[in-house]
Amino acid sequence: MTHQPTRRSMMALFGFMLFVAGAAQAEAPPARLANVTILATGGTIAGTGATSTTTVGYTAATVGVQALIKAVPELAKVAHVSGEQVFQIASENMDNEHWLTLAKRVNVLLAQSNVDGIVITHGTDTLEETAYFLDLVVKSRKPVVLVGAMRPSTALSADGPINLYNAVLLAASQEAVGKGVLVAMNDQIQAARDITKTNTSTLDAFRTPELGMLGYIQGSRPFFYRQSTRKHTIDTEFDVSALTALPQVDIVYGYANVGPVALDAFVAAGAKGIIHAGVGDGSLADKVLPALKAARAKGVLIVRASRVGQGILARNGEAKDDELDFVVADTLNAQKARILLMLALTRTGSSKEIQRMFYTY
Ligand code: DAS
Repeated sequence: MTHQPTRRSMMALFGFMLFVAGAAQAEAPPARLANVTILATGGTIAGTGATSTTTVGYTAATVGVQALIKAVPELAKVAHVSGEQVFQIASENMDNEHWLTLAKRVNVLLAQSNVDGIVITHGTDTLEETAYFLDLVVKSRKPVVLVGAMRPSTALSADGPINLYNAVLLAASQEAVGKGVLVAMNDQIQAARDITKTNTSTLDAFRTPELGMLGYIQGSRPFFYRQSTRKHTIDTEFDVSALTALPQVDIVYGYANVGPVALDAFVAAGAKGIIHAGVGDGSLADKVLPALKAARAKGVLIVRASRVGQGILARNGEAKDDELDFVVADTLNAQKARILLMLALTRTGSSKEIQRMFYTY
């Protein structure tokens, strides 16, 4: 005779299974807090003013990384944080040597299993440039997040502390893995390639005007709604590990009544590449075109960009790029086109290969 379990014994078994599951859950180790290293470089986020209402005319790059961390005890709730003072400068003074030092340090740290993400505190003036440079040369999928502030640390409603908190929680998140170098400012997540500073002083200065930001940080959580379609980090062909210098690339501006003096001066000083930030769709003034042709004939790589800031720079639109052997910047603004051209010139002098790079990154 087979024994039919009674309803009572089935309920007892179910109750025991629930107890075991609950006990297992209770013993599950807490999710490990991510290890995030903050690399401090200076800027307004580390700035101090004479009074709490001083929001211009303050001194940038005066507060050290440990003081920045100490000022935001909430960081300990979202990550295990350590800090390094890589530089202490206002970012208008950032140069190629700083970038190479910073990029090499980032890559060394991210290769360590005990580092899950990096936050870089930075001045806002060239933040978009450092972010794009790192987007092209960091060799890891781990999050790298740049952050700055529009008000000094001493100001009423300073934005630095909350920006730093948001940047650290973003760098500690799984959602940020593989998204390329990111910028966390003003509760928003933006991509290094397309973000730009659009105001001299307001809290919402950083925007991605037409291509759009990637998401928000709200309630101590990141929310992504889009991601960049362009290659970055481990998917690029650029490697700075053995570089001690970058090729000299300069920018000339287009405007009414422009002449070739600035261009000729840069070429005479040894520029290997020129970004021509032209009016409109990268138009070239008749007074400048002969100097651009002469520069190209000397082997200087010429990229047509626009001073406008948004939109596609059309090849063979406002100039005969095929005939002139010029490159067009696609949607990169002049200061970012300069960064890509510098790195491209560490790989090749071929204008066709470099045009491919401008359509890839
Ligand atoms: N001079 C600015 C800079 O360091 C201050 C700032 O906005 O961060 O970029």
